[in-house]
Amino acid sequence: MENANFPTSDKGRVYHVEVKRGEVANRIITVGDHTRAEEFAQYLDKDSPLFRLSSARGFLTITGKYKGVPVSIIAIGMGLPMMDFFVREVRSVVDGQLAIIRFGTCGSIGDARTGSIIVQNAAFAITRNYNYFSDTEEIESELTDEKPYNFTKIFHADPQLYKKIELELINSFGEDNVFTGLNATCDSFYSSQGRKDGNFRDYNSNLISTISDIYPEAISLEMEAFMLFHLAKSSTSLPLKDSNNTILKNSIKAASAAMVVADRVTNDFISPVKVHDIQKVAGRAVLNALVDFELIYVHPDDDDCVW
Ligand code: R1P
Ligand code: URA
Repeated sequence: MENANFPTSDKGRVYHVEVKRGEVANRIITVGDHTRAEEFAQYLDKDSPLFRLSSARGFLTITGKYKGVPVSIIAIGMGLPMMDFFVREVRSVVDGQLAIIRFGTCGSIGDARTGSIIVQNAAFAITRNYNYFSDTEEIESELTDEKPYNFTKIFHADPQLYKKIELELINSFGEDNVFTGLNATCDSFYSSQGRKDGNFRDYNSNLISTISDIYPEAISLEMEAFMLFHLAKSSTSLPLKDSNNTILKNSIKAASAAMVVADRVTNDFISPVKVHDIQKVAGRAVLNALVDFELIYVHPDDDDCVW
């Protein structure tokens, strides 16, 4: 390993995802779960080789072609830091624009019932305000000005990319089963998503209603999309121009969709068999959207490029 600032191996492999230049395509589907990644990989072209790399830190990268177009499917596990590792490390080994679609699961706080799909066209984050929890006496006597949870501003998905996903999902599942709207990315599945847990003082009994007060248009809760949109927005420009000769402002285009597995209104939770059935169909839909999206990049020179 070299370079403490951005560690890479002497073969150019990044520290946590472990991929190197030529192993990841510019079009990427990212999921949490390895089995979902493997399931989506079954749709990749059978006549093209499949590259597969499992990292010691739990990332799984599968690169192949879908309808003749190079794509990678990358499972990252869960939470904001995993999305940060993935986006930054993959960005560092791929040249040109990146299109990244997250396809995950979520909870619904709106009209979407379990089994439906939410296209998350924007996201904010809800994070536990650790300072609030530092002095129990202060909390109990209501002396603190702190709030137990912090809410960020809203960051947006790429409008063209999310509309392509929405269209493909509607074609596959019908309009009644596809919802589009604002997502809250939370730093816990439990406390910052308003779940009750008697083993901890979480001060979250009003959290779901606070979400509706601050962002009445919020319809889903999950744990990664905000970081993806935030990093896409923070990504620097490329010395490349699009078909209108405009310099590309951000190098990453991002979007997200998720199956509703938890209905936080009715308290229904979906069976794993049903998730499996939905993602089988949704996998094709998101891959179709991904390869149909215009992107500017060049094939790397490396002899050992896997695509
Ligand atoms: C929690 O169960 C996990 O499910 C959701 C959340 O964002 C979190 O990662 O997404 P995935 O199904 O993609 O993992
Ligand atoms: N993923 C989450 O983060 N929350 C849910 O309620 C369901 C899936």
